[in-house]
Amino acid sequence: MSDLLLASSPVHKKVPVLIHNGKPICESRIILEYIIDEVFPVDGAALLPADPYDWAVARFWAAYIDDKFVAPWAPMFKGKTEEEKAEGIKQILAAVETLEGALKGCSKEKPFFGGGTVGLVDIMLGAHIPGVRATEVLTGAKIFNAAITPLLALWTERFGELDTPKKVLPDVNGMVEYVKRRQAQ
Ligand SMILES: N[C@@H](CCC(=O)N[C@@H](CS)C(=O)NCC(=O)O)C(=O)O
Repeated sequence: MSDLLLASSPVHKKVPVLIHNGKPICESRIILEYIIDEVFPVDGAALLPADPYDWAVARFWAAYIDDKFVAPWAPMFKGKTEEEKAEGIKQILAAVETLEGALKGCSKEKPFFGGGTVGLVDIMLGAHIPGVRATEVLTGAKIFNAAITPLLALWTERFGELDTPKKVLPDVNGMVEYVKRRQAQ
């Protein structure tokens, strides 16, 4: 771990850290919110909802994704017992069902959580699509299941077709190989 990372992220000692104007900002969600607040508009995209209530709701769901969707990933993969692993996947599936309702509410019948354009929640959840796909390959679990969460299933396709996600999201096969290598070590 580099001295720069330790100095920039002394509490959690984790990446990512954004260093802006020489000052560190930690935690990916906080970094995203900072970027959206600071440099809005990004390439003219309306990442920040014009309405303060919609922005509060977007922050709520962004935090939900961290706390309820991402957090159970650790017990699912690293749980000491089969029960802990099963509980992890159960919590992820419950969060996905809740997020189906969030998409319905936030999108207001438009394509994204952000409405007509990608917003904070789209980026938060969209960043995990390759990880979800890799997990589906590795575990056989169906996480974004069109039969249970049809809106989210369509949303993942729509999000994956956008130019930026296509450019920056990691390759699923590469992720699967990486996890297999780590598990073998
Ligand atoms: N909640 C953090 C999680 C960051 C995180 O887990 N980072 C991992 C890499 S993906 C890390 O730095 N791990 C180093 C470690 O745990 O020692 C965020 O969203 O920024």
